Formats: sequence, structure tokens, C-alpha cells
Amino acid sequence: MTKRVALITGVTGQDGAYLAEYLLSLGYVVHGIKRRSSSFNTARVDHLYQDPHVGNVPFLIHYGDMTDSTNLIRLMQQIRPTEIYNLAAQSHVAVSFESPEYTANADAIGVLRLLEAIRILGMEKETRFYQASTSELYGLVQEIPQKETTPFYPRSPYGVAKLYGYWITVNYREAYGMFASNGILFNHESPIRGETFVTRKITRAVARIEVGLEDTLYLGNLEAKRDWGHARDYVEGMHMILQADKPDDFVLATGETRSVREMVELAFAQVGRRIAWQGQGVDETGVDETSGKAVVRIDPTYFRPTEVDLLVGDASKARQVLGWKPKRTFAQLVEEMVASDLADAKRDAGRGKHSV
Ligand code: NDP
Ligand code: GDR
Repeated sequence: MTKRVALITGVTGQDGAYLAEYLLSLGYVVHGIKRRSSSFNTARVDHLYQDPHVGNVPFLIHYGDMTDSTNLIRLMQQIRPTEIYNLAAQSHVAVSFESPEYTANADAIGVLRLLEAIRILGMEKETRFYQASTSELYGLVQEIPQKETTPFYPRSPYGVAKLYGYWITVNYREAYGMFASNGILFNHESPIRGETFVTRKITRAVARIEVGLEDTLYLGNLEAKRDWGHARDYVEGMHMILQADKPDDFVLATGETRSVREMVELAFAQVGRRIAWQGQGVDETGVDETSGKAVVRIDPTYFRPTEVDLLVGDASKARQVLGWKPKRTFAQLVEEMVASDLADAKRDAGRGKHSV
């Protein structure tokens, strides 16, 4: 069998790290792209890294950027991947309102740059392409649950940029016969989720409040509802999408939805705290029933100019065509995240390290 060679953009992110680990376990040679940064940014994949000086190693990282075509073309020419997973993106919805142009450049035109690199190098028949599309495409609720045929109505510069990424992937599949597929993934989380996404922000704060490093968790909209799964299950789905008989677009989701408020309650329950809600609107607080202290407060700076109120996905197509379904429950996810953040918080408390 010919060697399977994967290229992962965004390998330093949550999904990139889990996907690299998974593909290595399947025997792939995995190449990742990382951005140049003034400080180390490979913490999530350091455990996979081996010194290339010792000989043939299966995991290699290259400098690259989704905004630089020359660099992407050269890397593709060198690596000649059999599978590309395009996970790199400015992936924070709130940040996309602050940096809309950069978000469009990386998340929309970046996809085009990769697809064009495949064409320019004549790799249409040898390379399969996965695009990290998102439930944010659905935005303003048109249908519940959301599936592949649900109309899109994005609600942020991020969602709009990803809409371009989705359609340019479909277009290159149809125009040039490429094996190019979209995974329309609903929110997926883990202990290595970025600290500013709401689930991780909550579990990290719960842990730090528990060990006495912090007093208060500041949040925005508590009523938003999301379909939260475990990232490890979703990266397996990405791989399955590229092993299908033909290229296509698939929703990956759990089919369950919960509000940010429920997530807060469940995370605090992991450390034996019950939250009672008092007040209204921006004055609402979440009070720890045992200590009587307000541990959750609203900070309006976290409200978004346009919000996505409700996401819940129907992954029947992925189940039927690919045999994919999530293995881990939401309760298991929250338990794992709180346990991991508690271990970190205890370590930080031992070192006397407080929030900045
Ligand atoms: P992360 O934010 O954890 O990771 C994003 C990755 O992209 C990081 O490696 C980041 O590098 C890299 N990156 C950002 N900008 C550039 C750039 N200009 N050039 C090269 N690399 C860049 O995201 P996730 O792992 O959670 O998500 C992976 C992908 O899936 C993203 O495209 C996201 O939009 C999409 N998605 C995520 C979902 C989720 O719930 N997690 C759901 C649906 C879609 P650095 O480490 O240097 O910041
Ligand atoms: P989302 O994830 O926007 O769904 O995008 P995020 O965790 O940022 O927000 C989820 C919901 O929580 C509300 N919220 C807050 N969010 C953050 N980040 N911080 C807060 O303090 C806070 N308070 C309330 C938000 O308003 C929102 O409704 C994620 C990203 O991974 C995208 O890249 C991906 O495409 C989608 O999931 C699917």
C-alpha cells in the first residue's frame, strides 16, 4: 500500500493536535503547519514530536501561514500529501467582529489558496481535501435540528468567511473533479480547548475558584444554546469523511443542545457547588449556595453584535454513510475538562501563580 501522507493546517490547535495523534496511530506520516510566533505555540503537539535528526520520523512541523500562497504552494510541492485537513483558521467568533478582514483572509481566501495550490501542482487526482466547515454557517435559526440541507444564514464575520470556504470547496469539487469535502462540525470541546471559548473558560474558572486562585467568572449571554461534543470523536469523523467512496458534505453533531447557563451549573456541580441565580439582565449573578458568594457575573463586553441563539445538529447522514457517531457524552466531557483544569489549578496554586 502506498504511504498515506497527511498535511494538517492548524496542527497547533485543539483539533489539529487530536487529529495528528489519531492519524499517527493509524500509521500516517503527518506534516503540520504552524505559524511563526514569538513564543512557543506547539504545547498541544509537543508529546508527538521527535527530533528529526534521529532519522525518519512520522511527524514533521513546517512554518506556514494561510495568508501566504507562495509558502502553501511550496509546502504542498515538498510534501505531496495524499490527504489535506484544512483546520487553520481565526476560529473565534467574537474576535472576528474585531478583526473581520484578517478573518476573511485566513478563513475564506486561505481555503482558496490551498485548493489553488492543488490545481497549480496538478494534484487533483492524488490529494483528498477536508475543509473545516462549521455549524456557525446556520446562524439565525431556519430549521431545527440543522442538517446538510438546512439553509445557511451566518451571523458573524467568521461565519461569513466560513461560508466562502464551504462553497469554494463545493465548487472546486464540481468544477475540477477534486475529492474535496466539508465537515460541518458542531461545537466540540476537550481539556485542550482554547481557554477563551466558553466551555473551557467555564471549566478553568470553576477549577481556579475551587482552589482559591480566582473569585469570579465573567460571562456574556447565558441563554445561547449549543450542541457540544468531544473533539476526539470529531477528528475521527474528519478522517472518515476523507475515506468515503465519494466526496460529500457531512454534519457531525450529538443531536443534544444545552445552554451556557446549564454548562455553568454542571461544571460547578463537578466540584460539589450548587449555583442559585439572582437578579436579572446584566445584574444577574450566580451565587454559590454554600458560601453565599457571587461566583458568576455578567460582563456585557462578552455580548456579540449578532448572536447565534440555538444550534442542534442532525448527524443522520454521517451515521448512515460513514458509520460515525459520537462515543462520549456531554457529562463525560465536562467531567474530563473540570478534572484536567483542577489538576492545572492545583499546580498553579502550589507555585503561587495567580491570574494576570
Ligand atoms: P483552534 O483555534 O484551536 O486552532 C486553530 C488553528 O489554526 C491553530 O493551530 C492556529 O494557530 C491556526 N491558525 C490560525 N490562523 C492561522 C493562519 N493565518 N495561518 C496558519 N495557521 C493559522 O481551533 P479548533 O482546533 O477548535 O478548530 C479547528 C478548525 O475547525 C477551525 O478552522 C475552526 O474554525 C473549525 N471549527 C471548529 C469547531 C469547534 O467547535 N472546535 C467547530 C466547527 C469548526 P495558533 O496555534 O498559532 O493560533
Ligand atoms: P462559538 O463558541 O461562538 O459557538 O464558536 P464560544 O464557546 O466562543 O461561544 C459559545 C456561546 O457562548 C456564549 N458566551 C460566551 N462565549 C465566550 N467565548 N466567552 C464568554 O464569556 C461567553 N459568554 C457567553 C457566546 O455568546 C456563544 O453564544 C465555536 C468556535 O470553535 C468556532 O470556531 C466554531 O466554528 C463553532 O464553535 C462551531
